[in-house]
Amino acid sequence: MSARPAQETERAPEPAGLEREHDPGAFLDAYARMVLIREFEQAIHRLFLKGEVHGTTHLSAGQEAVPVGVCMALDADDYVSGTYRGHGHALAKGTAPEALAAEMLGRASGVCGGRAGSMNVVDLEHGLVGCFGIVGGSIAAATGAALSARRQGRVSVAFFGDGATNQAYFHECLNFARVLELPVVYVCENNFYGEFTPMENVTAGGEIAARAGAYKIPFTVVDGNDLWAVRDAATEAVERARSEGGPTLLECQTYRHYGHSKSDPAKYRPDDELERWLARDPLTIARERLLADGIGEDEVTAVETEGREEMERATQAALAAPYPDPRERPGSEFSG
Ligand SMILES: Cc1ncc(C[n+]2csc(CCOP(=O)(O)OP(=O)(O)O)c2C)c(N)n1
Ligand SMILES: [Mg+2]
Repeated sequence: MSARPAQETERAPEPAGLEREHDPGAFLDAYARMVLIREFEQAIHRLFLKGEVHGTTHLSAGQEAVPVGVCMALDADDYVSGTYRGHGHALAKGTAPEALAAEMLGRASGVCGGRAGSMNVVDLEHGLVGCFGIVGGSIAAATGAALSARRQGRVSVAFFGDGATNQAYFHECLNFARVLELPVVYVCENNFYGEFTPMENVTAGGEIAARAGAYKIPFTVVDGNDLWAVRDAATEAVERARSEGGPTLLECQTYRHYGHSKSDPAKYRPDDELERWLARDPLTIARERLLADGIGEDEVTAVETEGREEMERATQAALAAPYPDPRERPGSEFSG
């Protein structure tokens, strides 16, 4: 499998038997979230270049339709886990942009008090059980959360990359989830690269989604740049999980616009590959679909302006916020 846009690969059949209303208003709201994530990533990129973001950071620009489409299918108290490329996972689940921006800058008003930084954000108030720097860690966390989710009538979602499907966690957790029929949705963001390595060079068997078949877990390959396709596939998976039908794997094919992390200029990607994916920018696709569905150009533009302004306010608030007091030891109440 090469890094071709999903549009050019064989499309998975539409999920059968589900009549879905596509409420354009709900998709306009979802588009607003995608815009906010894009604005967030661009702002963090600029702040990183100015030396305001310490350590490294992994941007998810280009992949916005996946977390937003999946979270459209979730309730506010459902659980998600994300990766070190997790800004979109947090914002899609409801983390406030000012709290997330402050976290990136290590400020006390950050969602984790400025102690987590870019890679390890947790926001329990919004059901984000954690973002993980360990590849595959999000799979284990969401599977564990699904044990309690099942008792609470909730659903648990794991976001992870294509590289994580070659980790032991992936196989151990899919087996465990099927055996215990856990209400969990595994969402693989297949961006065709793990760091600088093409997925096809390191993945036996070639197909990620089909791996779930070994565990008799239903799976679908989804155009991860199409918000509508992601939302539909997620709705079916979440309904299955909530009605005690057990786990599902969604392989959402997408592409990151930036390099792996801030130290990677991504020179290893062929120009024409990047061009083809940029032409299928998930925001462009969503914008065109909204207009085709009857949303006015003025409404779409208003959402884009608001996203830019909201991010600018969040950035300024984060820059003005104090750093945490190093004498305070958050979490010490738990260790006694
Ligand atoms: C267990 C473990 N092994 C290796 C690494 C180093 N590492 C960080 S990101 C990454 C690539 C993961 O690729 P993928 O799962 O496709 O996610 P993407 O970065 O493409 O979103 C690797 C190997 C790590 N963080 N954790
Ligand atoms: Mg990847």
